Amino acid sequence: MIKCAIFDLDGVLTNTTDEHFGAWCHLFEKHFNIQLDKQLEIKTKGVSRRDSIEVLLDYYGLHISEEYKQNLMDEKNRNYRDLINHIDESKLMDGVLDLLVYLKKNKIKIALGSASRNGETILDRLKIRDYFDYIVDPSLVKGKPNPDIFLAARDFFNLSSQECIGFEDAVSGVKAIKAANMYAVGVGEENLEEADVQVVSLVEFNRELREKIFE
Ligand code: B16
Ligand code: MG
Repeated sequence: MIKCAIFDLDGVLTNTTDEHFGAWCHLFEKHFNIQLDKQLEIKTKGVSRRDSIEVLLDYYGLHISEEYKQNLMDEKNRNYRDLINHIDESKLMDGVLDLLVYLKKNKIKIALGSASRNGETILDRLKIRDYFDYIVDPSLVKGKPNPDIFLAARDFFNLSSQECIGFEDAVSGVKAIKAANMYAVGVGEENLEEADVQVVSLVEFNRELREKIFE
């Protein structure tokens, strides 16, 4: 029986992929006069800020000092926070609120398992913070595709992996859920072949699968 639902944030509850990638694009143009290849967006989706910058620097064969790297990460985050400054509950993805209400009603624990260090701020802006029983601190655990983010939520509630379900939009995130031995729901259009099941949106999940999985 499923007792806990662990949600990725970006691409599942809201969509700020454009803002994340836009912030990286701005940074690389300003510092290296490079226009980022569009295919890098998918490679940075769901992975931590540090892993993202490593992917981007590697791709262009750039070698920089640790101090410069740290400054760039801080600047990217300032760019990103400027871009998300305006968001509110209208940025909630379809089906999210309906699912959160259902989970609360059925006494299923709700956790955030995002790689983002801005997770709590974004939940506040989306006005769904109060639904969450636990928010994993991504700065304390290894990033996806490592399972640690999902295991941290499981352990907080003292549950087994079989009692947890994860929702993810990125390949790295689905890999993390499966490495944690949990049931993985892939969300979105991307090819998430390792997921146990994939839906285009949580509206489809609520309509086709919710009762079967939680009751
Ligand atoms: P931050 P998720 C991820 O969110 C994003 O998909 C990814 O693009 C970003 O690099 C990562 O969060 C870290 O975000 O810079 O805010 O700490 O999909 O894991 O919710
Ligand atoms: Mg995501």
